[in-house]
Amino acid sequence: MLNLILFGPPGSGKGTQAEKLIDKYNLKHISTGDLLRAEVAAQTELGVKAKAIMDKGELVSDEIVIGMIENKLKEGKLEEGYIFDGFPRTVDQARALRNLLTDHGMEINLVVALQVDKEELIKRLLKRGEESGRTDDNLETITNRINVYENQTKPVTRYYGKRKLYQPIDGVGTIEEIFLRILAEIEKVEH
Ligand code: B4P
Repeated sequence: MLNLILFGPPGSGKGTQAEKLIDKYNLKHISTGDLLRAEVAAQTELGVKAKAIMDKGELVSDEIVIGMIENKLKEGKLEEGYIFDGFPRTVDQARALRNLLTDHGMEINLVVALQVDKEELIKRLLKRGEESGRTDDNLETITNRINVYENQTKPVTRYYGKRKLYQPIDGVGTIEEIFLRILAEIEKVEH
C-alpha cells in the first residue's frame, strides 16, 4: 500500500502530477481543492462560504477540510492507496491526517514536495487563469496564495521532516521529467 502526499506551493504541479501517479499506482486521488470546487459548483452552503475564501486566496477552515477528508476515507479503499493533493496545508491538518490514517490502520509513506520559484509559479497560474477562467488565478489572489503558503503551509515541511518522510523534488522542467523524478523517490520507499 502506498499513501503519498503531494506538497508544494500553489501552481507547483501537484494536481498535474497526481493525475499521472494515480494511473501508475492505482491510487485514490483526494484533492481538497477539487472537493471544494465541487461544492462551489453545486452551490451548497459550504460551497458559497468556501468560494469567498478561495477567491481571496485564504485557507478554508481546518474543520471543514478535515471533515471532507474524513468522509473520503470512510468511503473505504478499493485502490492500492491514496494521494493527498493540496492537503495537509496546516500543521493541525497534518496532525489530524495522522490520527485519521491511524484509525484506518494506515500511515503516510512519502511526502513529495515540489520546489518551484515564485516567478515560475505566478507565470503558470496566470496562464491557467487565462485558459480555465479559475477565479482564484488572478495576480492579486495568486500573490496572497503564495504568502499564505509561506506563512501557514510551509511549517508542515518541518512536521514531516522530523518524521523522515519529507522529500523535496525539483518541480521545474517538463511534466514528464518531473514525473520521473517523483517515481525515482517512490521506488526508494517501502510500500
Ligand atoms: P488547490 O486546488 O490545491 O490549487 P493549487 O495549490 O493552485 O494547485 P493545483 O494543484 O491546482 O495546480 P498545479 O500546481 O497542478 O487549492 C485552491 C484553493 O482551495 C486554495 O487556495 C485554498 O483556498 C483552498 N484549499 C485547498 N485545499 C485546502 C486545504 N487543505 N486547507 C485549506 N484550504 C484549502 O498546476 C498549476 C498550473 O501549472 C496548471 O495550469 C498546470 O498545467 C501548470 N503546470 C504544472 N506542471 C507544470 C510544468 N512542469 N511546467 C509548466 N507548467 C506546469
